[in-house]
Amino acid sequence: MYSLPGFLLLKRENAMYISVIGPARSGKTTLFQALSGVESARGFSDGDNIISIDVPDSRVDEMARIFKPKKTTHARIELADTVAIGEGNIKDSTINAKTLQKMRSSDAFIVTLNDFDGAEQADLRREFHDIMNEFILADMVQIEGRIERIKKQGGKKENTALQQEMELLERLLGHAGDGKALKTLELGPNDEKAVRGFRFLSQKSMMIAVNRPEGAAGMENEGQAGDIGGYPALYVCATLEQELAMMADDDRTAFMEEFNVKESIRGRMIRLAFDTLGLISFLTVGDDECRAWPVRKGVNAQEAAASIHTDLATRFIRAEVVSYADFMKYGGMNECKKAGVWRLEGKSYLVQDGDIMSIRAGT
Ligand SMILES: Nc1nc2c(ncn2[C@@H]2O[C@H](COP(=O)(O)OP(=O)(O)OP(=O)(O)O)[C@@H](O)[C@H]2O)c(=O)[nH]1
Ligand SMILES: [Mg+2]
Repeated sequence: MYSLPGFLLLKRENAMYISVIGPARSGKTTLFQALSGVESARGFSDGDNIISIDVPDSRVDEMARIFKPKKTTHARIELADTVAIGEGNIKDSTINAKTLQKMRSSDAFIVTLNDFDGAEQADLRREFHDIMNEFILADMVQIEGRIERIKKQGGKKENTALQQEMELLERLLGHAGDGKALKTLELGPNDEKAVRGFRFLSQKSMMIAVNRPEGAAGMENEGQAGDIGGYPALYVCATLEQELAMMADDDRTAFMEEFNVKESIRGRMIRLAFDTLGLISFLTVGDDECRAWPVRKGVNAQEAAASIHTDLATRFIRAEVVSYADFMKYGGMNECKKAGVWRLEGKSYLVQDGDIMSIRAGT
C-alpha cells in the first residue's frame, strides 16, 4: 500500500486553516470581514467564527471560461476570527481550552497589529513580542507536561524511544526557555515528525497585518511592510478593505481607483499565505470540473495524485502534463500535443505551479 508523508498533504479536503489573531481591538474582526467578505457582529470573538473562502486564481477562471465545466472549484482557505491575545492570557487561562485547541490546529496565523491610532513601529514589535511570549509560555507548559508524564511512565525501565523523546523535549524546553520561538529551532526530519503532534503555537507560520489608518491607504502602502520579529508583514487598512469587500463589483472598482488601492487585501494576503506555507497549485480541467489543487512545493506527481484521491496514487501509471503558460500560448491540449509541449511524466516528476495535470491510473 502506498503511504504518503502526512505533511505533504493538506488536511480538511485541501483547505488551509488560518486564524486571525492579535491584541485586543487591533482590528481582527474587521480584517476577518475584509478577507471573507462576510459581515459578522463587531466584537464577536469566541473563535467560533470560521468561514471558508475561495483562493482567487485567474488560471482557474480562465480554464472555466474555456471548458465551461459543470463545476468550478478554487482552492479553499478556512479562516477563523479569534479572541484577543495579551500578556498572561494563555497562562491565566483567559483564553479557553476550546479556543486554544482551535489555534493549535491552525496551519498559520495572521497577526493583526494596531497601527491606526498612532503606534510607533517599536510598539508594533513589542506587541508582537508579547504575543510570541505567550505562545512560547504555552508551549513550555505542554513540553513540561509531557516530560512529567514520561518521568512517571518510564522511570524504572530502559526505553530508548522514551529517552530519545526526553532528549528532544529537553532541547525544545531549553530553546523556549531562552525566549525563542520553536520555529527557529533546527530539527532533523525525525524530530520534526516527533514534535508535529504537539502543534506548538510558537512553531506556526505567521503573517503580520499592520493595520494602518485610512489616510495612509493607497499604493505606497500596498507592498510588504518588511518583517516583524522575522515574520513577513503587510500593510493594510482593515476598515477600508472591509468596506471594499462588502461592495458590489462596479462600486468596488470605482472605490479602489478613488483610494488608489491596486489590489484588495484578500488577494495580497492569500498570496503571502501560499508563499509562507510553501504552497503551489496544480490544475485539473475538463467538462465536468475545472479545479485548483493546493500542494506543498516539492511534491511529486504521485503525491499530487494522492491529494485528489489515494487510489489515484496507488494505481498511478503516468501524469499527462501541460503547463498553464503553454496551454494559453498554444490554445488547447491538442495544440500543445502538436507543438510537442504535452508531456507524459512518471511518479517522481516534481509538480510545478500551474501544471495542468491528468492522472492515468490502472484498474
Ligand atoms: N481607523 C481605523 N479603525 C479601525 C481599523 N480597524 C479596526 N478599527 C476600529 O477598531 C475597533 C476594533 O476593531 P475590531 O475589528 O472589532 O477589533 P478586534 O481586534 O476584533 O477587537 P476584539 O475582538 O474586541 O479584540 C473598531 O471600532 C474598528 O472600527 C482601521 O484600519 N482604521
Ligand atoms: Mg474581534
